[in-house]
Amino acid sequence: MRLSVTPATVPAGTVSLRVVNTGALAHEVLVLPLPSGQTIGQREPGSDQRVDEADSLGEASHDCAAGKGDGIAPGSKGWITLTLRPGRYELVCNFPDHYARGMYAELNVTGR
Ligand SMILES: [Cu+2]
Repeated sequence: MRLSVTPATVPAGTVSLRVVNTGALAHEVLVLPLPSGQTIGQREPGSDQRVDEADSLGEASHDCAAGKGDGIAPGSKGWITLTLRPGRYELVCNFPDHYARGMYAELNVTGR
């Protein structure tokens, strides 16, 4: 399992994420701030096999629609538009065990 983002660097401001699920299982993408000194993949999943998403800025998890839902089905798409400040973000799929299995990617937002 993996999650990739293209381009991985975007200017600050309005950012639209279009999530295409090319896999065989449902997935989602959450946008979490990446604290300085931390790299992607370092979050510790809890007993529910999910990482803490309390500081999520938004998620694309609605099948064929924007925003939050129950997941994006295989072969389908979801999307979200956010306003992001300059900084580093970690995109994660927080379905149980998906983070531990490699579903994270870094998104860098640069100043104008
Ligand atoms: Cu997933």
